[in-house]
Amino acid sequence: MSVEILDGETIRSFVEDEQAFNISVESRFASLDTDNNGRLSYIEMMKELLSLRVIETHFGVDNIGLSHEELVQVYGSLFSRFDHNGDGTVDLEEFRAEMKEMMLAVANGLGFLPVQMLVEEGSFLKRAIERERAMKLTA
Ligand SMILES: [Ca+2]
Ligand SMILES: [Ca+2]
Repeated sequence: MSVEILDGETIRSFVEDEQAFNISVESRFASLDTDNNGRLSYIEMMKELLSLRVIETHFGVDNIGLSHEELVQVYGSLFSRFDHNGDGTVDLEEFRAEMKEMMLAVANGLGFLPVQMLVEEGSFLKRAIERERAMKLTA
């Protein structure tokens, strides 16, 4: 984990760079798929959902204030958003499509004001920041 400063544009330009985004989607998918069966189970997805800090950004609440049952419900409904065909697992295409939506939603939520965020190593937000940093260095 590290504390990073990012704004909506950092995330948006990352998502719109299809090549960079797809590479990240595929490597993130592979690292989450701990049993290597090509699909993400609910348990495997939890790590990603937690790293996105979706609770805070989408629901405006701190997850510390939620009961265990409430958290299960929130993450369950997030998981079914990813699982488009409802087969109980998330495949690469479902993951890619929903990741894109979610990252753009986070970007819109951030807007133009840079915010400080706790970012997990290897997460999408971290990759978005690293990409921007690399581009600034080569510019
Ligand atoms: Ca799996
Ligand atoms: Ca599915």
